[in-house]
Amino acid sequence: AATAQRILRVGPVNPQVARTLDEEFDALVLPSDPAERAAFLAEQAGGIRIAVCSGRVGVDTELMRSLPALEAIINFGVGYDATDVAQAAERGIPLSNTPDVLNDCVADTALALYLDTLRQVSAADRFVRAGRWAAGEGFPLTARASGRTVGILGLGRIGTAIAQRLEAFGCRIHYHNRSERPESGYTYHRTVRELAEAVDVLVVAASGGPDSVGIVGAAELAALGPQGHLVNIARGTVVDEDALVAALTEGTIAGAGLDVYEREPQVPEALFGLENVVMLPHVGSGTRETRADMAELVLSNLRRYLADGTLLTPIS
Ligand code: 8YV
Repeated sequence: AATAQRILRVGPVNPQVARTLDEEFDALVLPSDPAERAAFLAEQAGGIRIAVCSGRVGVDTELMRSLPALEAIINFGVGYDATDVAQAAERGIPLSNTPDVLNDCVADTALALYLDTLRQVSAADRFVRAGRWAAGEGFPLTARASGRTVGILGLGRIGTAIAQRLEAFGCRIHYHNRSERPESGYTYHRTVRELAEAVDVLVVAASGGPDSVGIVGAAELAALGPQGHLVNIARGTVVDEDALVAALTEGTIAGAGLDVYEREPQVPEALFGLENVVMLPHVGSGTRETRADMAELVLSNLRRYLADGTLLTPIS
């Protein structure tokens, strides 16, 4: 039906979005196989005006270059680091994401990792299942979660939702952000390193993309210290993964709770044997309710663009 506004789906998106794109908009699907993709693009690229992608598989540099008629990019997810935003800006291609609707669920995931990492919930569950409790063994003492000093790296919408939850646990909140947020009432640090030095737990909630690659590195982990814990619900690229594996293996930090990794779905195998690491398969926003809200927002952006050439939630 919408051949005049040919829509391309890039990568896996939520099933509800995929179905609607197919049934209602007759959208094309970019093949993942390189040879098939080349043949597909040779035939279709010139007619594609709108791309619908996800935070994980975006419209990268090469794909965007191969789409000369591209007018708009609609991203499933709040993060859009898989898309070449610099090229999009240069070519005047607007990009929308799905902010706000996922703040609560991602913040809940951060708190789940926070509690699990400090109180060793998953490790204790493994201990019971292995019959070690019944065999008379005692589970080791864990670290207190309430009343700690917690650093939020990236005090945006999600970082703020995490901070609010931690306040209910009696935690003191410190943060580092690209710009200071005096209205938050939290303690600001000019560098990530100073933040890491000041806190018991560092929670990474910063955007991915070229500006934040490796801003938590060996020096920052050393500053966090042997009693310190790290939680990352943002993007794997924000933390230098080799440095993190080394820090966890060598006891430079006490433990980590991770939802995101540098090369998903690959997780460093060196972490599999460590009891002080909690690993989730990038499920921060993964509830039925929130994914339905994200799907609706993606489709609302698409309908709005088709109706009047604007996006409902363009990235700022
Ligand atoms: C999504 C996310 O699962 O919103 C984001 O940035 O990382 C997640 O909510 C992901 O974008 C879907 O691919």
